[in-house]
Amino acid sequence: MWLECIECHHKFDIASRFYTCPKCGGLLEVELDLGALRKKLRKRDLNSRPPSVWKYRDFIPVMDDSKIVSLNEGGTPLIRCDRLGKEIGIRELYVKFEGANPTGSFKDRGMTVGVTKALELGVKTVACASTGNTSASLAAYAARAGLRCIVILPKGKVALGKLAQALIYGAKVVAINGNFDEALIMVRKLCEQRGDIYLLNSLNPFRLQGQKSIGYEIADQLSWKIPDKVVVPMGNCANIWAIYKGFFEFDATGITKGIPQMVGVQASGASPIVEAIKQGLETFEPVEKPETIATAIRIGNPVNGPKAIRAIRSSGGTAESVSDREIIKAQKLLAQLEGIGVEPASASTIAGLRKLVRQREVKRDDVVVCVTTGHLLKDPEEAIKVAGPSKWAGRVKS
Ligand code: AN7
Repeated sequence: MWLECIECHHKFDIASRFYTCPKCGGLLEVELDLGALRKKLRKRDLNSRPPSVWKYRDFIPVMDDSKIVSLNEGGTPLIRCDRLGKEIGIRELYVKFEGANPTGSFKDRGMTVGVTKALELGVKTVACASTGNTSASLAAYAARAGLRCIVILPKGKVALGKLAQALIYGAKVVAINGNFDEALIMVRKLCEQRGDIYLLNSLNPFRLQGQKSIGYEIADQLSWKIPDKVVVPMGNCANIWAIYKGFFEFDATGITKGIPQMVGVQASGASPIVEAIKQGLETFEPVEKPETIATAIRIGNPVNGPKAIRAIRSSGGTAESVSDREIIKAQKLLAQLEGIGVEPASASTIAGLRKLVRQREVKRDDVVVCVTTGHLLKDPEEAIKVAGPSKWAGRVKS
């Protein structure tokens, strides 16, 4: 195993502790000896293990199993949605319900690995900037590991459920007058100046090693078949890359064959990567003042943008942006046709899929998985606001 810069391809020792390439500033990626894994690992080895991120231990760069910090993350349901599929025009549609993770979002898959890494490194304090879910997850895993936790949040812009989580898990919460992008600059500076504080934003390549498991798990739950399209909301743009990497590694080790087309969705008020993909560009123009009801992905300058662009291009995928109105409509459709409650950022996948079907970029016979990344109860205020009056009000007789 080694760390490799995605830009200049310089290789570094896996035990190195920097977050970006010291040669060129590019993003780092953990690479595994996939040839060796191909020889060693069999599907039946995986079949005998219970559902969990750690089912795929062979692909996770942790050195010391005794240090693993886990809350039994992963193993989330892959739910077939025929009623929603009919409404949208997809014959075989699935929702990967990441709200079923211990703190209610996919971030737990990354934090189990990231916080384990923090223990391996012997640090005592971990930190992140967050639109909410990262802070909730990090606070929980830090508590379980006995580490101090600092989270920097944009004041007044974090959904209530997420803030409640960070507070009750005992994190030191710092609210700033600025957006997520500014909070991330602050926490990066803090971790650069203070070597004893470990950064656990998605710039940290180890966190993404846990998030790869969404890809492994989708293939596993489809009986080792891969879907045609996997639709993912994009904020800081790490997750779409991690999921792609999961499918890529399964393909390279012969566990499955092929890689699904990765489809990234952003809110139209915060869509720099969608713009870059649509214009065929390799780089992207940050959005100064990102705005959307989907506060989780209210991010204008996604640090992992270059990874997302690669994941989409290499898989032959696409990207689409959706308005707040489309997001709300999709959130209600998923809730009211399937009984699946997700936060607005997650509903953007359903909205994006709907748009792509109408534009005939996704076909009726494509097997599609939408990754709904966070639970409805993360943002109860939004849900109450958009739900409208109860349909049955006034009908109950006393
Ligand atoms: C529900 O918590 O960035 O594209 O600080 O909470 O990997 O950033 C959250 C992101 C999608 C986007 N869905 O994932 C944070 C944060 C939900 C999220 C995303 C987030 P990335």
